[in-house]
Amino acid sequence: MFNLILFGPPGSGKGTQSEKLIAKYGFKHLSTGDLLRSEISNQTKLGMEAKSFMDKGQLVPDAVVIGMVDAAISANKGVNGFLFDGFPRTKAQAIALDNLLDSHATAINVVLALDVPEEELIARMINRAKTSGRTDDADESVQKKRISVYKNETLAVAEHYSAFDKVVTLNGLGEIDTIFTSICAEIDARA
Ligand code: B4P
Repeated sequence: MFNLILFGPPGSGKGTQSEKLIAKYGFKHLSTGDLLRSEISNQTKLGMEAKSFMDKGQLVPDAVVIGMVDAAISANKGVNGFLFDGFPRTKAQAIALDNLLDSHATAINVVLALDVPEEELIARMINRAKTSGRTDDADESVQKKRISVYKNETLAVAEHYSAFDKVVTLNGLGEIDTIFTSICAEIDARA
């Protein structure tokens, strides 16, 4: 089993690259952003609670997100690997993920971190807002909040996995296919 975390700030291309990686390697895609947006569109209680955080650019509470991931891992026993996209986003989520995977006798193999300058992140979110209908993309103060949350809470995830020598940083600026090729090279070197 090969388990990968695609890591990076909001708008760095995690979702974009995940789609291509799933098509190539057959990983089980686990995007907490997608899971939360699906809860919102189904108007569940969890979704309504999550929306109030997401619309402000804040993180959804750890317990909610960890519970969702726990259920998704348990429901997908026997897959050849998980691609975690947008999760973990806090050190507490990283520790919880390590424990969950350990209980299934597996672990994270590598964390691939996409490096993209802040101005480009904002430009991509503004652009995505035109078609996505995502309320968290539309407002500049929310975009800035998401980037500051990334710096203050999410960078700790990279520090956590760096201590185990599992983090590889890749250039996330440029053509989508060029970035995809560099991600695949890192996977192929380890799988
Ligand atoms: P996410 O859904 O994870 O989304 P994201 O970080 O905004 O975007 P991503 O990096 O996937 O960018 P994409 O490929 O779309 O999170 C949304 C919210 O959900 C969070 O703010 C939080 O509130 C909540 N949440 C999610 N997970 C959570 C967790 N674990 N804990 C707590 N809360 C959680 O790319 C962006 C745009 O750039 C797209 O339009 C794309 O077409 C474009 N693009 C991609 N690559 C490009 C390239 N190389 N060049 C030019 N454009 C490119």
